[in-house]
Amino acid sequence: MGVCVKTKVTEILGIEYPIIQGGMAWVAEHHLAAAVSNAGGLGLIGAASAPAEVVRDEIRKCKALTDKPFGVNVMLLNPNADEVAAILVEEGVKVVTTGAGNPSKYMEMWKNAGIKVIPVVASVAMAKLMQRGGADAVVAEGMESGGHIGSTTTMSLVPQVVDAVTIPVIAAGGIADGRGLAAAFMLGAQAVQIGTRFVVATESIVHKNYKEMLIKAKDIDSAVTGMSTGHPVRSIRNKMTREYLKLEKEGAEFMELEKLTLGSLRKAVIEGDVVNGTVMAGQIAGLVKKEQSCAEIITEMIEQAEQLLK
Ligand code: TUI
Repeated sequence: MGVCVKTKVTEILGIEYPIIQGGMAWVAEHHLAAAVSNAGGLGLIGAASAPAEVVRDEIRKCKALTDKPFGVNVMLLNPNADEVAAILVEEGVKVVTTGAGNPSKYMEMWKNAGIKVIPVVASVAMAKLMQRGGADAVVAEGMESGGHIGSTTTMSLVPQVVDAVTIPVIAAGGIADGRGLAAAFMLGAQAVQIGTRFVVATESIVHKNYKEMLIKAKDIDSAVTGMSTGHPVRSIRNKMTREYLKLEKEGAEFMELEKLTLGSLRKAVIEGDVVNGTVMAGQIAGLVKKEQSCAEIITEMIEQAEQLLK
């Protein structure tokens, strides 16, 4: 091993392999984050909409399970984001990624605390803004991803972001194996962020119904809801997405649409209601065929990429 293993990203973060786990709401809790970090990648706790004290507890539990670096993803639509942002400093978190917004107002506080800050962006303009604000790297996330997405594909976004900034770029969206990792390197990325494949990891606490739905999913089985509200979200097509899209087509009000998705991710991830819940997943779900440990996933991806790149 060697061709793709050591990069600016592994160096900055002090990790073994250039693989970062997505900070997925409800999914990315301390067991998954610690397992990814212990396997040599960067595990992340997804703060999502959790109260700040829950995030503090997750950080402490993760520290108990790993001595390796791990990070926290701050979801910027969270009304508690200010409180979460401060707790990361108090708890001595080493790496922060952000999603679904502009983290500029926290940048100075995090940088002063020595935290590596890696905003997730969906456009060149946001990547440049983040670099100006002092970001250590950016995740360029294409619309193949699950969850809240932008509108540009990974293939188009990554090389344009790579050309626009001097900080390292991490590719995300549509990557789940060594071919995707090698391709990301060809586009100029220095690491990848993986979501969907880690959702079905052995160490992932996600309900078995959710994992089974992802494993069964084919290339065309996801849908994007929320285009009309300005918060597009990709998830596996089910009763909820069909009802949501029908309402959207009929021009339903925001509040009526909200009723369908309030608490719906928890419903799917924790309760296993994959009919009425939101089963967030990327378009690459069709490639994910079995449950494996985080260590197996990472080793397999690295070995495959090495073969392709040597
Ligand atoms: O954040 C994500 N993925 C997410 S967040 C999430 S929780 C949620 N659930 C329902 C509705 C909305 C959120 C589930 N999945 N990925 C990173 C990401 N960030 N993708 C796109 C963006 C983004 C979008 C706009 C980043 C910055 C941005 O800037 C807008 C601005 O403030 O100018």
